[in-house]
Amino acid sequence: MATNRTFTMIKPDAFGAGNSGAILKMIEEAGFKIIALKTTRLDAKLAGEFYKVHQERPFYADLCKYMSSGPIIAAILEKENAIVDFRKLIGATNPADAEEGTIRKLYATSIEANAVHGSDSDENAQIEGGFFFNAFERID
Ligand code: RTP
Ligand code: MG
Repeated sequence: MATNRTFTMIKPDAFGAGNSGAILKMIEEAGFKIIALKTTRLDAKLAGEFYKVHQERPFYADLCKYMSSGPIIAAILEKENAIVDFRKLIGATNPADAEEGTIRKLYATSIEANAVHGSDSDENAQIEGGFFFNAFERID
């Protein structure tokens, strides 16, 4: 089931550095429509819930601490082939491996503080979007 939607977060490092506007501009210029958008912040419990798929990974505790360290922007994006195209736009998890011109190459500072999140499947995009937005907070 292709939804043509993905979910993203501008993470605390990029938000704190004042790069949110530049990142949203890159997202729109790449053809993504912003279906929902909010500035918010996760506490450790909510970050733990959001990233529970990673709970067995060695970086889970640090990730939850980092993701609750400051404000974030959450957004639902729409475009044909959204999941794959957005992950191309953001680049590899580790900015050292990210291609030139990708958001992470430009704005990430480390494998953890890597500027943006992008859903990895249609199913997860729907779950993650639903985590942050109700029906009144998005356009359909
Ligand atoms: P994301 O889910 O945020 O879009 O990132 P991703 O798919 O590229 O990477 P994933 O494997 O899902 O990891 C989620 C986030 O955990 C942090 N991480 N830290 N210290 C480490 O080795 C490490 N590895 C991953 C990153 O913030 C990564 O985006
Ligand atoms: Mg991921």
